[in-house]
Amino acid sequence: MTEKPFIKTVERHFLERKGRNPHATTEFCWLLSGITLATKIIASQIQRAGLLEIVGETGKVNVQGEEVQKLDVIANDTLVRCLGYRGNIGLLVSEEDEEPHVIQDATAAGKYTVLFDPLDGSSNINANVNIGTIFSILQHDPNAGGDIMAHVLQPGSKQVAAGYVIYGSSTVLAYTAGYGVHMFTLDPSIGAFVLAQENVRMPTLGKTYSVNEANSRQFPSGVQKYLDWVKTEEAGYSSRYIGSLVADFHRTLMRGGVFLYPPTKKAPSGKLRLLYEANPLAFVAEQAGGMASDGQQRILDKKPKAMHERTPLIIGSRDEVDRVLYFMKG
Ligand code: P6P
Repeated sequence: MTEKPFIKTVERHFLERKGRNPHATTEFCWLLSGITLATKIIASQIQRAGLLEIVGETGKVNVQGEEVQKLDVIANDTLVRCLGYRGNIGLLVSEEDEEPHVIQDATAAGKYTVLFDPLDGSSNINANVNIGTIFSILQHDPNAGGDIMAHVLQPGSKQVAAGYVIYGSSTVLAYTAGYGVHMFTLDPSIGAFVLAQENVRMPTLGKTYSVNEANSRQFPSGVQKYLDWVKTEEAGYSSRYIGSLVADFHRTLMRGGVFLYPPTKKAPSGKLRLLYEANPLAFVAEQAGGMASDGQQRILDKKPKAMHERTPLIIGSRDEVDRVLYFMKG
């Protein structure tokens, strides 16, 4: 009888790249375990949200001008605490906080910056819709010295690793470190993320488009032309839109298709944030064979100008994103 392989955790999977990936070190795995620990705690809070009086708004508004949910604060505090003592982290950047958390001097042991949206889609919590944590990891820029923003405002192509955790019927962590996309399912019986699927590939085609149609009259004309075409009978597409980026992206990654959040009058630069939403998901998408653009350029090539800057996002199967870009150039 063949022996059942022992479980493989995120940290063990990452360390297998030792010798091929310069970041595949035990100290980096200690950083990764800060993310896995924090997201396990967040998952446990979300599973019991209705019982713990932690659903609903805090009555505060964050730097994005959005109502802060109680679980946003819990998720943010959990990530800051779990990552704050990891020794090799210099800076933490959160969607919830206007300024970076300086954990230690960036020129000292603090080699990495971790950027995250602690609980994306949190406004859906009371509807029991899948929500998620999105994370991005940058290495400090050796030429930036003590210039904090220089370490933070790096293009997405510089990411060392990135991924997300989706809290749904099961809790799944997907990550890439530039060597494919790998997925881990949280096994509550042992409290560990266990390898479920290696080298996930996004289908090159997918007859699903995902966009908030209510905004369609505000979209650029090329996007409107695409939406007119995609609704034709011969095109044969379905529309799916959950309104929770991690959930819409995860479905696109697994089944193919395209997700769009184009510019609108209310959000002329798009609604989604470049550093800790578009960049990490674009890294995952590309590593799975997909594509991510802002309509003009590759997301990962964009040079950030501000920590919380927003970007239009067209992400998904290569041929589907190409088709949207074709209509936009038309
Ligand atoms: P809209 C959630 O608030 C979020 O930031 C993303 O998770 C989601 O994709 C988007 O906003 C939905 O925005 O304008 O369609 O409600």
